[in-house]
Amino acid sequence: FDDGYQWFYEGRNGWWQYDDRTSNELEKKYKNGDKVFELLIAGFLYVIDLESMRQCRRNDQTRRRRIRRDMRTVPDVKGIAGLRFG
Ligand code: V3L
Repeated sequence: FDDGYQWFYEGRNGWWQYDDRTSNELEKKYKNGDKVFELLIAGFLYVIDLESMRQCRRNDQTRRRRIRRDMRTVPDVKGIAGLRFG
């Protein structure tokens, strides 16, 4: 699963990398052509929509973030799953 791509979710002024397990799951679904599905992330169920490229809390539509698939090395990444780099 290391073809140079990673998955990111939106933070306040930059992007967070998904944890490895979730990132692998996203990549698998993406390659399988899945569009909308649910994932358990950090104890919460999120709906992932790969057409609009968003994640959203299943029980709270207001908790919505953009997501992105990009090369591993992008400049505006803050850290992984809430853990800051540096
Ligand atoms: N993976 C891990 N934690 C997540 C994810 C995810 N895919 N989605 C949401 N959370 P919400 P700044 C983020 C966390 O969307 O300063 C960052 O990881 C989310 O964490 O309402 O704004 C940082 O830890 C938030 O704490 O469901 O860039 C933190 O925000 C919580 O779930 C601050 O980042 C609620 O998010």
